[in-house]
Amino acid sequence: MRVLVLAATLAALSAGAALAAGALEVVPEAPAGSTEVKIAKMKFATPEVRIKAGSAVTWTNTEALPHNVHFKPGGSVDKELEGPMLRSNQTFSVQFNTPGTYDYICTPHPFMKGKVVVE
Ligand SMILES: [Cu+2]
Repeated sequence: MRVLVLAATLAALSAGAALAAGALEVVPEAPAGSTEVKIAKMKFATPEVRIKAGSAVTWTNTEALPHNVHFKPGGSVDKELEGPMLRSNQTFSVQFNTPGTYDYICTPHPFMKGKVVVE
């Protein structure tokens, strides 16, 4: 009986986790070991980064002009994710849960392009 209850609890927990965790997950703070991408001179300074599934990328705007990070559906992106505009020294962190290639732009400057390859 005890074993059955435990099994049911575990099943409920893993179903909840699967629902909550999409391919892209905005996380409130940069987790330890996350990959850094600086935004400077109207560019993503490291336009392509490679990370392992389950780890995160943190973008930091290092200039006065506001920028953001915007994923549009296509390729490995299933849902649009338009990050907030970042002022100088503000950061934005996304955890990538599913392997694939994730292209992004800056909303007001679509010529600013970057890519996260998740292995
Ligand atoms: Cu921009």
